[in-house]
Amino acid sequence: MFELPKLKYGMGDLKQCMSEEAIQFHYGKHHQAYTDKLNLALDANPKYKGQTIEDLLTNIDAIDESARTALRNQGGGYYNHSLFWETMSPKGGGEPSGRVSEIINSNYGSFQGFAEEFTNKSMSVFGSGWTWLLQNGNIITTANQDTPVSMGYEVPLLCLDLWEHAYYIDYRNRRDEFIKAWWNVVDWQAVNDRVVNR
Ligand code: MN3
Repeated sequence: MFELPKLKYGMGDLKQCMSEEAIQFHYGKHHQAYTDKLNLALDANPKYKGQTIEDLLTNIDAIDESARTALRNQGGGYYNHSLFWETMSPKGGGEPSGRVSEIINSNYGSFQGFAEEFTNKSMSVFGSGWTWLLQNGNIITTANQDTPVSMGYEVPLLCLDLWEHAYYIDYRNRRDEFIKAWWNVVDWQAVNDRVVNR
């Protein structure tokens, strides 16, 4: 059974970007609900139990049709939010160093160029979805709870939740202000730790 991953900070510790109340709802209600519904879907389809979330999502097309939509939506929601929380920190912000800095600079010339492109793509997401930085430097967006893990893409290093539930409590409809504040809590050390050596 999957469990809601523990946060590495307190729910009131990311106030440069989101309030304690926002995290209580986003983590404690929304992420918890994805977790619970993922477990319910696995209870109903026990032959898929025992796999990692990455394995389930990587092979989503091979899942029986009766279970595929639930695993895609709830499993994607579980995985995407887990990465979202993992790559933020009260001590985040600034610019990356190390491997992530090399990936960004070789693709975008500078951190500013990267941040501008990531922000523009995030603003262009219509409805609910996510923006992603992949290990090859590409920035992609996905709709709903779709995840790069299911789409044959490279390892996702960083993601930003663009569902209204991510910012409506603190910013109402002002997605641009949420994105601007989010850069202050990106945990570049955690992002660097995700880069796979090859
Ligand atoms: Mn969310």
